[in-house]
Amino acid sequence: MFSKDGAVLFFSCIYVYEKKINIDCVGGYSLQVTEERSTDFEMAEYRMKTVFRHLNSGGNGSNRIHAFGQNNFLTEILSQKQQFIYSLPNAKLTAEQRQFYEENGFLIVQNLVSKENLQIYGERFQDLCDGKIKVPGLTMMRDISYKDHYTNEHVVNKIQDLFLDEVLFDYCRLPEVLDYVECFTGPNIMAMHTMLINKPPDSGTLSSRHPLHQDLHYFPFRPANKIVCAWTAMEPVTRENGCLVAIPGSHKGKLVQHDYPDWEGGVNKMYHGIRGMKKSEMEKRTYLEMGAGDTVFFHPILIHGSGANRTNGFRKAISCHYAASESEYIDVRGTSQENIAEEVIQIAKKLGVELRDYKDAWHLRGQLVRGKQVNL
Ligand SMILES: O=C(O)CCC(=O)C(=O)O
Repeated sequence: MFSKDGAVLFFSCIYVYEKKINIDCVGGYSLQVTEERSTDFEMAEYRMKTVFRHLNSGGNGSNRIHAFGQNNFLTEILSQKQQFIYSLPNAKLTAEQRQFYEENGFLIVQNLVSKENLQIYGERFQDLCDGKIKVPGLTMMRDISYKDHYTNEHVVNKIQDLFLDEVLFDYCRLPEVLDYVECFTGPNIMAMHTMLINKPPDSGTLSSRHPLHQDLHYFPFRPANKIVCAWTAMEPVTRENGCLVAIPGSHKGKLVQHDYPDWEGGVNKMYHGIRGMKKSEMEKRTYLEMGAGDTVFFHPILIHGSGANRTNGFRKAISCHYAASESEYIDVRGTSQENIAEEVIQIAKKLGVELRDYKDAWHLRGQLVRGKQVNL
């Protein structure tokens, strides 16, 4: 226990420390902020050392210090705070959740999206793929192994560009999702890439698999740490029906070369993957089994994919990649992303859209969903 005076000193110091953290939160974007942050830390450290000196001086004050675990208290807080690279200070995340995302590159939040909303999105998917509702411009993708004599639900394996459909785009605006997204992007949020993914029962070709990949391969904007995907299971997802699989910690690596895998049974359009992954890396695979409404937030460098659907049911998920609106477009010419850029430009051309540049495809899609639009 410590005396009244000691308590006042201690809490005034904590107040200063937290105030500084909040200031970070408001301006926490550019590199300059990192410098400001370390100045804040230095100041907080200086103040706390002064407090400890006061507490230590005279009488049996040193007993009070023991209550805080001696000097380790300060060192631990500061070193923990400084190692956060992939997330921002935000009261929404518990310390454990933040630490987990930092270490693993993903975070599952259970029961985040209501069953009522999932039902609305599921019915809309069905109406769109049955052609009961037509939304011009919506990208409907097909599983290569299913021909037209199967039900539409077998054939359509993905709907992209949900911003064109107000019912499905509702997901990307859900405050319960955005409150978590903000912990990674900051307050100004753009919805950049939107999908409803339907994994039909595998036809026997294993084409329902999604090869291991990094989503950043597809994106011509940076910084990577200010991009996050929210992926919500629309029904229970298990190893049996092809849940997501991820390599924890791989978000700490770099973006690597992606190509079409040379799978015997063929591979779906634009399902690029990382070839020749090391066995030691593959062995770290984690299966993200989730319940309906559970949502995984993950970093765009995290290596992930999904397995074949070995059940007779349909595994559906709805997802959105968000980015801080302060992000900047980059030129991907001459980089490993050139192949996907060229492919997208050619597909757009076939659809009658002439893109001058790959980034135009993203500029057209990006929608502000919270805060203010800065660059994207
Ligand atoms: O939902 C899935 O099966 C995988 C989705 C995915 O990783 C993607 O579309 O990038």
